Amino acid sequence: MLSDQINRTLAEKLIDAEVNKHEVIKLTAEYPELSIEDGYRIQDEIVAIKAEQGYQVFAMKMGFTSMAKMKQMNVDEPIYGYIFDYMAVDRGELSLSELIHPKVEAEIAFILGKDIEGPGITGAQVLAATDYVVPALEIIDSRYQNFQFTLPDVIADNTSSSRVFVGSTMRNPLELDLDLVGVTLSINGEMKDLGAGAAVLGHPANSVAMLANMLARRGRKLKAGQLILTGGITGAHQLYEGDVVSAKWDGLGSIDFTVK
Ligand code: 0L1
Ligand code: MG
Repeated sequence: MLSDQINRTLAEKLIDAEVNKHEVIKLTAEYPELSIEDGYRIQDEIVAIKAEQGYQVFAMKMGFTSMAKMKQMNVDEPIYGYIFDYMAVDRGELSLSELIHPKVEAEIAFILGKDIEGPGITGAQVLAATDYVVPALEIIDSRYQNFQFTLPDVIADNTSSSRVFVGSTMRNPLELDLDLVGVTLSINGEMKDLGAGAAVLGHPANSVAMLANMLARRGRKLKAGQLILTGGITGAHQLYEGDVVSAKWDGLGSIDFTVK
C-alpha cells in the first residue's frame, strides 16, 4: 500500500496534467505494485483537493460497464469515479483547448429520488428509488499518454472524467424499457456507433446497483438527488476540432455539440 504522502503527490501530479493539459506516463510505470485500492485512495485525494479548491461533485459515474470492455481489461467489476461541477457543459460547445485528447461516449444517467445504501442492492430497487433518467454524453480525457493505463492507473485518474453534456429530456425510468432504449452517435453527419441500454450490465439500473454495492464496501452510499452516469452504451470516439456531434436516444431526446 502506498503512503498517504505518495497518494497526495500522485493526485497532485494527475490534477496538474488535467489543468495544464499535458499527458503523463501511467503511474504503474513507477509504482508497478499500485493496487486497485491504491487507485481509489489516489482518486479520493483528487476529490479532496478539488473540494479544497471550491469545486463540488456534480455526478458520479461508472465505467467499463460493458462485458466487452471488462473482458478487454481482464476485470470482473466496473470502476467508478466523480464528475465535478466545472466539468458540466451547459451550451453546445466543447472547448478543445481545455482538454488533451478527448473522446465522446453516449450514456443514460439516473437522478435518484431516495438514498440507496448497499450491500445487496438490486436493479429493481434502483428503479424504485429513481426519480428520472436523462441522456448524457460523457467526454473522457485520460491524462495518460495515448490512453495507455492499467486498471489501478485509470481509477487513480478519476476514470478519465473531464466533461459531460446532460440532455434536457427527463423521464421516469418505469415509463421506458431502459435495456431496449436505442442510441445512435453521429459525428459530422456520419453514424459512428449505436447500441441499446442492455450494453450496460444488461440494464443501466444494474450499474447504479453495482455502484451502491461498491460504495458500501467503503462505508459510503448514494444520496437522493444524486446524478449517476451508468457507463457507455456506445464505444468512446476521438474528437477533433470542428467536429459536430449528435446523439439520439429512443424516448430520451438528443444532444448536439460542436468541438471548437
Ligand atoms: O467508461 C468510462 O467512462 C471509463 C473511462 C475510463 C477509460 C478510458 O479512459 O478509456
Ligand atoms: Mg463513461
